[in-house]
Amino acid sequence: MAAPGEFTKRAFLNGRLDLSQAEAVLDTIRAKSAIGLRMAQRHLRGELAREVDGARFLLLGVLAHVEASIDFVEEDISFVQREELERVIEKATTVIKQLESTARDGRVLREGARVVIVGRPNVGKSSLMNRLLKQDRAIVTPLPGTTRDVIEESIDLDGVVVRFVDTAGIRESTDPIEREGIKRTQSAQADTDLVLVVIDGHAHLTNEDRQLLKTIADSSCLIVVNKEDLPRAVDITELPSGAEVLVVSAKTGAGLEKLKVAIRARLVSPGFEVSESLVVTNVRHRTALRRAQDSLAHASESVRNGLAWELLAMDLRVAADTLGEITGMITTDDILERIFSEFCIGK
Ligand SMILES: Nc1nc2c(ncn2[C@@H]2O[C@H](COP(=O)(O)OP(=O)(O)OP(=O)(O)O)[C@@H](O)[C@H]2O)c(=O)[nH]1
Ligand SMILES: [Mg+2]
Repeated sequence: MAAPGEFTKRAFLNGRLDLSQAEAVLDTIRAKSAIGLRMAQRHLRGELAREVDGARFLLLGVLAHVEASIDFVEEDISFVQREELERVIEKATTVIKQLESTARDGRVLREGARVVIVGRPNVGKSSLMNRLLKQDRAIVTPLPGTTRDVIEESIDLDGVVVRFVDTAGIRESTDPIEREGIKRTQSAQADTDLVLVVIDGHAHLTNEDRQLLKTIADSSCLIVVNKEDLPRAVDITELPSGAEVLVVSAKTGAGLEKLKVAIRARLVSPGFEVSESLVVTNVRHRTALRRAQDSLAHASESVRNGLAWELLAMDLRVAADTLGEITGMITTDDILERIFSEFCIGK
């Protein structure tokens, strides 16, 4: 009796398919959309394996030289130049990063993105939300603390489905309803692709603004300075340097188109289209790419700091082996068991 995925597994064990191709058989069977099918077929043709193997062979080549240097350390002979090491590590890292970035782009294009609008009360978050949606979805009043709940609505932003989330303004409050709203704002910020931090351009920065800017400093965010139709009071140079700042008026609509373009650019790399790119869709591949990238970062540090060859060799080896896991050059029964058990019998 054939076991689940037995025929695909045999093809893999006999070297007819690499592991990423075997997984693509499953993705092909399961594809629910034309895009999903096209992405799976690229993998089925071995395109991912080719990219990954290219980087892996580069690393193995330089690793052989590093290992030779370890063997001849007494003689003080070096078999590889520092520049060569740096070049190879950088090249492999570029390939890996590029592949990894497609995972995010692919997911966003397939499933859409979530963009959360935050800011202190009354800066115009709900007004901005309504402008972006082109409908009066959220209640707007001159009273601070108007929005109490999390409001979500999607639009199509040039082919990307973006789900905007309007939230309660963040401030110290004793009102139990408002406090619950603020709690929800904070949880809405988790698991999001982009945060829009709205600032009132017609007022000076407050401590609440500063506090908020500090907490989101390292996450992916755009700073939106609103109320541009009124005289500017906020000092733009006071905003965190390096952050992308857009000036708009939710009232007149000024700057809105630019903001939309900026949002889309932050969600999907410019020029990236699922139909034309090799997209990493598999979580196993993505984590392997991340781990390989980490090892290469360590390796590059060793080169820069002139650390021992042994450490460098270890990191290069781990990076190469991790890439090998994607194609199945390096594999364990566990991994195979997990992959092929998902197939049905006779495939
Ligand atoms: N002049 C001007 N007023 C604006 C602009 N955007 C919003 N407002 C006004 O600012 C006030 C607050 O707007 P909201 O959109 O409710 O602000 P919010 O940030 O959602 O406020 P909370 O829900 O209380 O946190 C309202 O009176 C809006 O009409 C703008 O671009 N220009
Ligand atoms: Mg509001």
